[in-house]
Amino acid sequence: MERHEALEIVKKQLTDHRYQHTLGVMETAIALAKQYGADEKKAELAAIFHDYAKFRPKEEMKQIILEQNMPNDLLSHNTELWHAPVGAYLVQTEVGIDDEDILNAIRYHTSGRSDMTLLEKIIYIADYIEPGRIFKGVEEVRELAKHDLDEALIEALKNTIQFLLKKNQPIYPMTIDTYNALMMKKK
Ligand code: DGI
Ligand code: FE
Ligand code: FE
Ligand code: FE
Repeated sequence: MERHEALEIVKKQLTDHRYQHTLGVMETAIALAKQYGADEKKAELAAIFHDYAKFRPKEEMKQIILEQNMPNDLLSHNTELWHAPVGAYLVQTEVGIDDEDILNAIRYHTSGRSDMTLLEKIIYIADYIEPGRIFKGVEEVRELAKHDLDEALIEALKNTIQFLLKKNQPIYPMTIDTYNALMMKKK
């Protein structure tokens, strides 16, 4: 699928602000794919569609999680986590993208998972550091991403977990798994 076609499809699903974010993720993901030797076309499409389900009604997402036998611990956690696995499902069924690498990059872009592929890491990081992101700690992750994707990922996960702890929010187990897997690999 060509970029303009993909963008046209996703634009209808998003607010203007979220579409601008998506363009930033796309540019960042392509640059990271170039730098780290991932498939640039897959990075482009995964980035374009990563937030496809962001604005679906909660009830629709909940139904898809149940019907498609997605991990049902999702339902007891923050609804913000839902758009990633539901997005992978909808991008396959509504948009017709069947590439598992692309679908997994969408599926795991919020929580990550242990043993992430290069493409999954790129989409996770690009989502975090795209030029429109301005939160505390983003500059450190941008700098790390220039040299070491795993170090950037660890820093982003630490920030996310700390942010959730401060807000007294539960941490989704897969987010912890992602962090643990990277830390254990380091040693
Ligand atoms: O969709 P985006 O805003 O571009 O970014 P995202 O999909 O990475 O994250 C969406 C939200 O999910 C963000 O506000 C933080 C939240 N989140 C990420 N990991 C966890 C989480 N929330 C909980 N409760 N637990 C997590 O492990
Ligand atoms: Fe997202
Ligand atoms: Fe995003
Ligand atoms: Fe540097």
